[in-house]
Amino acid sequence: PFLLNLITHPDFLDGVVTTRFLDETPALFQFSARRDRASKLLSYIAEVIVNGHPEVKNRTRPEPVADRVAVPFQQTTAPLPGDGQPTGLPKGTRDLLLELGPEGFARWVRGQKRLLVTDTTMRDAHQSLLATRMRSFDMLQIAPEYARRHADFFSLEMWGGATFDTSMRFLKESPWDRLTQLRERVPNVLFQMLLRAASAVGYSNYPDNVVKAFVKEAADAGMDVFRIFDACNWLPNLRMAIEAVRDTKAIAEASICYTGDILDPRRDKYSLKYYVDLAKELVKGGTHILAIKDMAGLLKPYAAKRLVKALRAEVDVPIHFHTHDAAGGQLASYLMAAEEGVDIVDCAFAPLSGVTAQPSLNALVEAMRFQDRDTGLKFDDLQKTALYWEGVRREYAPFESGQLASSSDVYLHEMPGGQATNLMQQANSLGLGDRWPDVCRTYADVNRLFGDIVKVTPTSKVVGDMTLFMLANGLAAADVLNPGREIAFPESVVEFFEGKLGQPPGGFPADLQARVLRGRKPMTDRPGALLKPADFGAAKKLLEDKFREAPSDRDVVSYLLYPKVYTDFAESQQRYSDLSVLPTSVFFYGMQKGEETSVEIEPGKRLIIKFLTIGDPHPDGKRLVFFELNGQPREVLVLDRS
Ligand code: BTN
Ligand code: 3PY
Ligand code: ZN
Repeated sequence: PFLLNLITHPDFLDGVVTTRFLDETPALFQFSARRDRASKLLSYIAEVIVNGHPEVKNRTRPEPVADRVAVPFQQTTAPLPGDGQPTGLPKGTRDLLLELGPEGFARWVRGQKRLLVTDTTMRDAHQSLLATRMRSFDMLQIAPEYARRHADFFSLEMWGGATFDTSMRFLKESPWDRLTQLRERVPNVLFQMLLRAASAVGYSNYPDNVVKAFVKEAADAGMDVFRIFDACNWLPNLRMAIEAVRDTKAIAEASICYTGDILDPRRDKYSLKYYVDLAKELVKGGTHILAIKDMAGLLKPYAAKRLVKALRAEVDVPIHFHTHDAAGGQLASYLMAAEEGVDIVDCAFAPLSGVTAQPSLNALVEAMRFQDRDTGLKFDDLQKTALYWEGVRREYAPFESGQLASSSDVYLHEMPGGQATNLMQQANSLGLGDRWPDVCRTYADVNRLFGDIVKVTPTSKVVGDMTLFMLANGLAAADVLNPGREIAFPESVVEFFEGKLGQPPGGFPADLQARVLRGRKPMTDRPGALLKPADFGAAKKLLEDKFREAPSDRDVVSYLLYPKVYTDFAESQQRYSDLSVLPTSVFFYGMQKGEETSVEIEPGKRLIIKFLTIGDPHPDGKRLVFFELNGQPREVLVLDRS
């Protein structure tokens, strides 16, 4: 194509060809878009074949899953429900929301006798078990089956939390595309996401206009339910986020984050009254649904019974209970909560459930069968989908944490499910791998030093950072408080005590705060209101100049949330095109000699790629990688860095 472009160029025909001409004539390199995409994908695959994928370096390739269920997707041309046209799919909760609006829909939920179920497999389950590495490819394959078989789920949690960051950072795929492509395939069931209030889907508070723009774009792209939480349970931040969601047509589901133990008389900071008062404020603030967010898995069965009973007596909005099965007993908490009138519970399909993830959906459904609040979900339908997820999990073996069973450690450290396995990896990389019991104890010490705080992203990360800092430097709690000792606190700890994540219940411990801030004054107002509003026009211009292409509003929001992660991702996209179309084994492991794969680059357009062989290194270290693309020979030159 280059030669063809060259010999047909008018200047070439006029005989004015110099090397500068090659450099300054971009038209020569504008090949047909599809051929260009194929070349880019081949160069990615060749790169992984020769040099490996950095994320799975030195890990064994999992055995291919022979009987992996592949579900062909037919692009639906039917308009989305709400446009007054049938899709041929069973009516689901999303059809109801579009019909009734958020308030009417919430009343419908309250009127249901059956216990409703959210499936977290596509978000929290893989965040908690597989380091948030699940790719869109594996979600999109099964999505049409959700629309057909699982239209009676309450919602699919499939976005938000850590997924926004990791999809760009590690998987080099667009979170926005994941949302819109899933939406096309599942037009009838509610989509749900996790929103970290003023921290949106990031690790620190953003200016209000960034959070609002993010929520608006997400709702426009098809998000229906925003589960909002604040890492300090701080009402000013929660109210701002509830308002941002209420400005759209979506459902606001504000959370009380649960920590401590309401049954333990010695832990009176987070009492039953504390949670009930907070819940009432959230309802006053306009939340359509109330979530109990038990991010670590601390809300034990009899405490759940008591909490749900008290909340049910005081608030009239639906109550949605989320937990992690860290210690192994949380299915019992769901049953107790169901008896006291909880409306919705969060589960994951059995193969991605338990331990640091949610209780098993399949087990919950059977536990409720033939009871008053039977979910009505069909055994066989659930089995088929479970089988699919079992195959998917095997492909992500390199990202398994190594934690084989549930553990009552959680009652000691109170780490959120997504963090426990993460912190284990971080501890390993600092050479503290054999000191996990010390990590747990120190984490608990840090929590006490910080005044017994709510630990969930991003405050959990602050506690985790301080924990590793103390262990790496041989510091005990007493050393941290010792005025005679000079300590360079980690950056995230300083920012926390500056008030940049908001205000914890009961305030900061004054002594430690003064020590960390060295006399500087902390902020007590809402950070998002004080931060300089983001300049969307300037961000847009910057991206346009850098990538010589007009960015979408969604790209601009991604950039404002994660400047470096987004630009690295956009560079990958320019170089390799959209990598989410590659099967997961090809994405992480490349291909074996003689292997053939079929890649659907857009609906109906397939590339058949066969990897033939690799040539010997040239003197400059480069090697030719030989393929067949749709039957035609193709080769790619790659620098061997191994
Ligand atoms: C949590 O910590 O609240 C749960 C999930 C979020 C984990 C992310 S992953 C990177 C970062 N490091 C941590 O220790 N937590 C966050
Ligand atoms: C997140 O913020 O990603 C969480 O899952 C918190 O529990
Ligand atoms: Zn969770």
